[in-house]
Amino acid sequence: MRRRVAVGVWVVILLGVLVPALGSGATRPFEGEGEVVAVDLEKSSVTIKHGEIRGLMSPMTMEFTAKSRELLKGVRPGDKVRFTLERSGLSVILTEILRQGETDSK
Ligand SMILES: [Cu+2]
Repeated sequence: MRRRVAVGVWVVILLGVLVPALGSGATRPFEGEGEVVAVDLEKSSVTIKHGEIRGLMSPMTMEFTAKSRELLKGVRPGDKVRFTLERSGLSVILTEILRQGETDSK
């Protein structure tokens, strides 16, 4: 009997956490592709010339702040990348970046 109560409490806690997150779409990630223009490790930022990011924005060149500086290690201008963005308040942060290969070296 006591065990059943405990399970019920967990279900209520889980619903309280999951339902608001699903309802608002606040944590839905966005996927993008583009080419790295610049990396600034000091600011943990990367400037990417990106294509359309469905549900978020049209193609443009812009600066993204990375969730952590570690994400940008090994990322260099000219790299073709796929990346993931997540909403953070009014802006978005870059939570993942994968290199697809570098542009032809000249
Ligand atoms: Cu943009």
